[in-house]
Amino acid sequence: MSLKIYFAGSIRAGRADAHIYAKIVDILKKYGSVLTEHVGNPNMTEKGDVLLTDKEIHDRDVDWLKQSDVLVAEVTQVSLGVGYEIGRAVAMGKKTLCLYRPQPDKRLSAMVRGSADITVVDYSEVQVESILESYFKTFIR
Ligand code: 6K6
Repeated sequence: MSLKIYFAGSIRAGRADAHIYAKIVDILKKYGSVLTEHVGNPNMTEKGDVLLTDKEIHDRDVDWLKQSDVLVAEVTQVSLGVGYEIGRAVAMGKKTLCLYRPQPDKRLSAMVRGSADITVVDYSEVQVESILESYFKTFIR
C-alpha cells in the first residue's frame, strides 16, 4: 500500500517559496500519495480561493494529518500553520521531516531544531531530490 504523505508549507504567512513547494510535492509523488498537493500549487496565493471556512480547512487538514504516515514540512518561510501542523504530527507520533534553507541572520526555531522527534535537514534547492531520496530510503523498509 502506498505511503500517505502530508506536505506542509506556508500559505497565509507568504507564498514566496511556492515554486520550491511545487518541486518538493512533485518529488514526493514518487514515494507515495501527497494528501496536500494544493500547498505546492503556485496558483494558490496567500489570499486564496476560500471556498471553505477556516474551521473546515482546519478540520480537513487535521484529518488528513491523522491519515498520513509522514509529514514533510518546508520550514524556511516561518508559518504559524506549519508550526502547528508539526506539533500536531509529533504528538500523533508521525514521522516528521523538516526541510530548511539556511538564511543569513535567521535561525530555525529551537522548538523544531531541538526536537528529538523531528528530522531537520538543512538544504539548498539543488539538493532537494537527493535529500528526499535518502530520507525515504531509510523510511521504507
Ligand atoms: C488559501 C489562502 C487563504 O486561505 C486559503 C485556503 N487555506 C488553506 N487551505 C489548505 N491548507 C491550509 C490553508 N491554510 C492553512 N493550511 C495548512 O496550514 C496547510 O496544510 C499548510 O501546510 C499550513 C499553512 O499555514 P499558514 O499559517 O501559513 O496559512
